[in-house]
Amino acid sequence: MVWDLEAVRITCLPDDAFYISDFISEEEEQLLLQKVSIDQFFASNVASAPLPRWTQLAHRRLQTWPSSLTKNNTLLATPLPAWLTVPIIAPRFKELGIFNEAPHGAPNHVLVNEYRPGQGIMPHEDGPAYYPLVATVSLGAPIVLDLYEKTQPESQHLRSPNFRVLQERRSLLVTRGQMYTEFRHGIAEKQADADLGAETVCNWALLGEKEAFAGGSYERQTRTSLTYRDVRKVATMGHTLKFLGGR
Ligand SMILES: O=C(O)CCC(=O)C(=O)O
Repeated sequence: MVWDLEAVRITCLPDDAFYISDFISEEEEQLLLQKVSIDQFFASNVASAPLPRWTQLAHRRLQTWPSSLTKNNTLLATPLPAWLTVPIIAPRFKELGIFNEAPHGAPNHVLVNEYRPGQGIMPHEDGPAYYPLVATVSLGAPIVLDLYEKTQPESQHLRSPNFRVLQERRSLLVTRGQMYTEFRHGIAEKQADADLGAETVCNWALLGEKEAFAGGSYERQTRTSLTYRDVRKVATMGHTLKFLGGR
């Protein structure tokens, strides 16, 4: 499939944001959801890889692939597992060319976040450890992402966001440049997302199944996200040994 990035630009957002509904198939979605859970079971048998497991946080749970960053925001060089690479990075991100200008030409880090109904993530920014581009694949259920201009005081976060993006299951959301550096993003801790429509959801025109949201709200179900990023600093094997105390 060939995508025209300009055709999927979210035009009411500052540069740059793109939304592709039906980015992956239902079969690919099921496989990814299985891998997210099955790999926990097999992780302890994979000697060559770090052992990512769910980290239970207060309001969601998290996996970090291939591993967490060190204290000085460095990634210890380890390839991403194949199930996170094919078909999302290769061929799809490559075809889109979204990471072409990133330091490593491709993402090297993925966070897997799982939100049950009522769970979310506080408004935050992802910071300078990463090249300013996030590519998010949504699995399982839709969820609304809230965007807040950084010039807005943090106390405003409890009120209304500047923009809202509705992320359908199997969709891709790409935010980069100013959207990365000038905005915080978060997901409200709600049982339902309401007040949905062309006036309130900035990617409304790009949704794959608008009719599913025609009633203006939906009850949340468990939603999992894969957020792909390029960590700027990567320690190669020689440096890795130093980190581990070798020579
Ligand atoms: O789940 C999402 O769509 C957002 C995740 C997020 O904000 C993050 O990983 O920093």
